[in-house]
Amino acid sequence: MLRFLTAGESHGVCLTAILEGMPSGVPIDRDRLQREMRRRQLGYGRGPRMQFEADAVELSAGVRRGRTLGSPIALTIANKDASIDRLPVVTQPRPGHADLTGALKYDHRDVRNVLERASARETAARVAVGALCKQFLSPLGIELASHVIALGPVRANPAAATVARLRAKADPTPLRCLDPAATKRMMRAIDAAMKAGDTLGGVFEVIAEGVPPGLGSYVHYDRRLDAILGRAILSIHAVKAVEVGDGVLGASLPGSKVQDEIFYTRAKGFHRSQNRSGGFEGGMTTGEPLIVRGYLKPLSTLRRPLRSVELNTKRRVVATVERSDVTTVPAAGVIGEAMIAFELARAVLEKFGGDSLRELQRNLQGYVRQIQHF
Ligand code: EPS
Repeated sequence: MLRFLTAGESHGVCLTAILEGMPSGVPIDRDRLQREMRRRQLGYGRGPRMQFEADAVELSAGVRRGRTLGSPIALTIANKDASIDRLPVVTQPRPGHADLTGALKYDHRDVRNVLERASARETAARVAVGALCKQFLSPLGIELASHVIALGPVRANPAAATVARLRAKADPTPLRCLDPAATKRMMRAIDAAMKAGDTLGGVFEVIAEGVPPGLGSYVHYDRRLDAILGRAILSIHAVKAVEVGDGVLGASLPGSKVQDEIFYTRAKGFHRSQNRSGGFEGGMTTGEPLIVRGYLKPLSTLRRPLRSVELNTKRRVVATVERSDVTTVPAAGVIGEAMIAFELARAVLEKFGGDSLRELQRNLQGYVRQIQHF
């Protein structure tokens, strides 16, 4: 079973992750891994931290001469800002962050003990783990990409997105968005929020192509892969809703306009004319591209802070102002890719097994042949 743990505080020495269960023989390209880390740091509206952190990943175990060994993979990301022991005590919790409930729950009088771990800085470790999972999925023909489809009040015109198009056309833009006119309006909205000391949320979409049919299962609730991906996306900081395919739109349409009709040709096998299901039926992948969206609320650190209560005096105050970002939706898409890459890698390993990439590829090819000759 594939699993991972992360440790580390936002301004601690480093972030650490251990990924266990990765088969042997997976080619690992360190430059590709580092490019993924850089993608998470980009996006118009990020705070100053992203300019000076290198987010350089050190692989300290489990990889030798460019291939996984089958043993646990350990990695660290050093923090340039490792000031945790010098930072002031925080007693004015920010509405919307983990601050107040975290302090009550863990009996901390200094909210910094909460916010250091609750910070989205932890997602750097997840992106590193996801980048390794992507390099496991690539030789199996599975590729992922993401883009921003809404930011604050601005919606992009969601043109047909494919992994190739997203990589070529969305990734190089300031907000990782396919719609240039919407991008301009989004940037203006970010400028206005920045000026007002406010923050903005939005929506990202992750696409995964080349996923074989039949990952996940209908037989039990906790084996439904769409539900597992839903949890993975909701675990990303500030995400408050998840959508699979046209889930939200479908709720208001008749069934005839929602289900994806089934066709068969010799060349293509079973296929659909639409993919409104987002690549899932009955908790299983259909073989069509996966489409999963994450909806972020605006970040909870406001430069013009909201009302709060001082923890010791119980007096009315305004919340602490920490250095932060105006928006992180473009980065959240990269984190979404990482989380989905991890869960897909896990589902692939569960279905096809194998201790080496070669063994797993043989198992996968046998299954694909079986389906083709159904
Ligand atoms: C983040 C690092 C943090 C924040 C952000 C994400 O850096 P700092 O707090 O030192 O400026 O930019 O964290 C949050 C949005 C949050 O709410 O905690 C990162 O590496 O992504």
